[in-house]
Amino acid sequence: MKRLIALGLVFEVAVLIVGLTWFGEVPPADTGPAGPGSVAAAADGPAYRIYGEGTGRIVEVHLDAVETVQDIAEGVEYRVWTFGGTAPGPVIRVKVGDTVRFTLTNRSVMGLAHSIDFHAAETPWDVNYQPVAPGETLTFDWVARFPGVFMYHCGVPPVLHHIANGMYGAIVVEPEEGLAPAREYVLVASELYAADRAVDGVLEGDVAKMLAPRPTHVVFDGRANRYLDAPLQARPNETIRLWVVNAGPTLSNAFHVIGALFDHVYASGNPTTPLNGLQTWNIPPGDGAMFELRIPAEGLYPFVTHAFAYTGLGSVGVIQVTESAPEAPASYPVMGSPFDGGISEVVGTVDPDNLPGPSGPGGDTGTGGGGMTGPARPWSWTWPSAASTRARSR
Ligand SMILES: [Cu+2]
Repeated sequence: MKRLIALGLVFEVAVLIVGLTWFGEVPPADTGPAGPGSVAAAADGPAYRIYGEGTGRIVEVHLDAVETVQDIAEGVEYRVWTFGGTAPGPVIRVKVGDTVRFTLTNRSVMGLAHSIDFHAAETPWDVNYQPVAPGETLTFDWVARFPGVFMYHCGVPPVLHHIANGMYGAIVVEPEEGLAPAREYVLVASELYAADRAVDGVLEGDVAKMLAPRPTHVVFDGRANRYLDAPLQARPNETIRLWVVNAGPTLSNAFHVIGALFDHVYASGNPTTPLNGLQTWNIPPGDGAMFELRIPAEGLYPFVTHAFAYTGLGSVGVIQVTESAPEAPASYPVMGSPFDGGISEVVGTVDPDNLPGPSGPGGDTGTGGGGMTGPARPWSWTWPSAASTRARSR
C-alpha cells in the first residue's frame, strides 16, 4: 500500500512537472520577425539583435570615394583608394535601431567605379552594393539591427584590389542602451602590397604581391607603427575598450596585447558574446572583435598581431598606461578620424574644387585589373588632411 502511495506521489509530481513545462511561460522567441523595432531578448540577457525598422532615428552618412596619396610608413607615399580621403575611411558610430541614410559619391580621379558593402547592414547586394560610376551618387537607407563592430568596404571587382588599396573602414554599432563607460579606441588592421619602384615618388599596389600574398606593410589604421610613434593612452585599471576590425584583404590578425590579458573578448563586437580571460584572439579578414581590458600597472603594453612573420611589417602599436593620461572622452563622434582611433571628429570632406579632372583612358573600369601599376598619372595633388606630402626619393 505504501508503495502504491509512493508511486502515486511520483506520478502526480511527474504530471505537475510536465504541466509546468507544457503550460509554463514560453521565453520570447529570438529566431523570427516581430513588430517594428521589437527586441529579440535572450531569456536571461540583453538582445543580440532587433527586428523591424528600428527607432526611426536617422543618421546621415556621406562618403566620397576618391584616390589620393598617403604615408603608409615613414617616408613611404602610397596611392590609396579611399572612402573620405583616408585609408581606412572614417570611423562611423551609430546605435542599434538607427537608420543609416547612406550616400556614396564617386569622385574617382582614376576613372574607377567604386561601391559600398556594409557588413553591419541587411540590404540587397544586387541593388545597393553595385558599382557606382565616377561622378555618380548612390543613396540608400539601412537599419542597424545588430550591435558590434563591422567592416565596410568597396566591393567592385576585383575586390582584392579595392580593399588592398585602402577602401575599407569600421562602423561601431552600440547597443541602444549604450555600454558601460570606457576609454575606447577603434583600430582597423590591414595589409598593403606596395610595388618595388615608385612612380613620381608614389608607390602603387602590386597585384602579384596581393595574390601571393606577400605584403610589404601590415598596419593598424593605415600606417606602419602608427601607434608606436603616437601611443594610445590609458590610466591604470580603467576599462579600455578596443573595437578592432581586420580589413585584410587576406591575412588574419592574431590580436594580442603584450603584458596584459583581455578581461573580455566579444566576437564580432557583439556585447552578448563575451568570453572571459583570453590572451590572443584571431580576427579573420572581414571580421571584427571588441576587447575589454584593465591594466593595473603603469608602463608600455604593445599590441600586435601575434603572427610574427607580419608583426615587423608595421603591425605593432603601444598602449601607454599612465596616471597622467588625459581623462577618457565622455562620448565619441559619429564620424571619427581613423588616425587617432576614432576619438576625434573627422575633419573636412573631400573638396570637389580641389579635384583634378578624370585621368582619361587606362583606368580600372571595375571589371579588369588595370589602373594600379603602369605609367605615371597625369595628376598631382594630395588630400589636405594627409599626414605629410613628403615625396619619396627614388
Ligand atoms: Cu573601390
